[in-house]
Amino acid sequence: MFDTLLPRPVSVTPLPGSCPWPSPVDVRPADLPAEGYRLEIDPGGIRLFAADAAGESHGRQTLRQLVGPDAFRAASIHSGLSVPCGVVEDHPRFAWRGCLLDVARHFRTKAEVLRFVDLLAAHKLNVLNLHLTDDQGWRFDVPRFPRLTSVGGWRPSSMTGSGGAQDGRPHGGFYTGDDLREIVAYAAARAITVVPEIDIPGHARAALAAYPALGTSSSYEVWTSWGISTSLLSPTKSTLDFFRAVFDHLLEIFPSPVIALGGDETPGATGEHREFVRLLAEHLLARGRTPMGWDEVLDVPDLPPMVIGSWQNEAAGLRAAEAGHDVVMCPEQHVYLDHRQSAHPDEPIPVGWVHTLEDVYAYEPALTEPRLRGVQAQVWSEHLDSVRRVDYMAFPRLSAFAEAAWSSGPRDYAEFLPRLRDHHLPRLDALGVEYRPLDGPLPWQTRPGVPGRPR
Ligand code: TNX
Repeated sequence: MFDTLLPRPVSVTPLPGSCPWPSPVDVRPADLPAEGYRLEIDPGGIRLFAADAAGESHGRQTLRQLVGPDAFRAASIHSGLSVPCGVVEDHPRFAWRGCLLDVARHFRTKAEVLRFVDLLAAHKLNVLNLHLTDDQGWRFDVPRFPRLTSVGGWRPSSMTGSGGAQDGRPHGGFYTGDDLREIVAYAAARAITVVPEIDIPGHARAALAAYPALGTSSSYEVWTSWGISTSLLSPTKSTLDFFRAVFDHLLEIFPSPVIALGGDETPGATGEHREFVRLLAEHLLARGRTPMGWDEVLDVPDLPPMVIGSWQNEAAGLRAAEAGHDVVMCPEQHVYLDHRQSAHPDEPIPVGWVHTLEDVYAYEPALTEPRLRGVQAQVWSEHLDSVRRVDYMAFPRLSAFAEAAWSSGPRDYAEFLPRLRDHHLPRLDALGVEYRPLDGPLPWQTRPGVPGRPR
């Protein structure tokens, strides 16, 4: 039973016998590494020693796996369950075990985000990087600037796949402050920090559509295409004041010590745009938060210490560390879960490189601590117009990623694969996750004829 656990714990000592389930769990504080726990199960009871609230949460997740797939259903349907006796000692390899969810390209309902939080927690992932704004949508209600959501939260159409055709289907949505507070609290109760992201000065066409004065043109539309837009915020004093107010409102809702400001893909950016990024980074620092940006911000002169999301390649993360920044490794060559899962022609909307389950499992960041905070997988949603499509792209690759993020020591795919197939996929089934079957998409998961942009 202990060899079914995913992510694999630091050490396990199976003992004879079992303990009936449910049984009370005796939780005690203990001097263990951050987020660590020790689970002691004997026939008479269960003791959970925890370093902190996160350790307790992770210990309970391990216990749930030991009960079996039934423990992942929304209600218990069987009696006579038990857990095997033994001791599990465990703590994470990396402090930052993240997943980005892009709710800007396609809105995810609050219920869908809460469910995603549950799935992260089940994998002992601890950061939800919530990508709230982009060219194609603004999802964060700011009462002072109502057009951000009334205009920026909606668009009339999207590209069909990556081809030239439009689907002509209006969609959108946004979260109120209270929706987001609820998501934050729900995540916190599961040892997950929500790191919000407002993308500036590019990827901001939804904001420009709402308030064209933030840009240089008299009118903009929330973008109905994918790609890299050349529309940037104009780096004026009034745009800066506007975004200082937007970020101040963000800080009221998100207690995260790290706040993301984007900074990626800004074709045509000038020194003034870079200064605009620097001033907003300073604004966050002055309010006691650490700004996070994508690795393009390394071009900004006199950048204060930040967290850099190294997405273009591993080398960017190494450069960031040399420049004195902390780094979250999230390179698109390895951990972009919007990229296709196989080279098979049936793979739906084939985007990016082939990142198989095995590729993701094998991911090793090129940087080490202390500058390396951890690793993050990305679920960009240009092509994920429903939660079912998110399930398909994220799982089971995110399960493999979770083990790379949590477990120290060598990883052997030949050992992992049967553990995933025989023990973890039944947990995902019990949770109702529509993951990609190991041998390829089910017929209704394919998208015949919808063009992608394979690399
Ligand atoms: C690049 S990663 C982007 C995103 C896209 C993604 C698609 C990054 C900082 N920018 O805007 O959604 O590629 O894979």
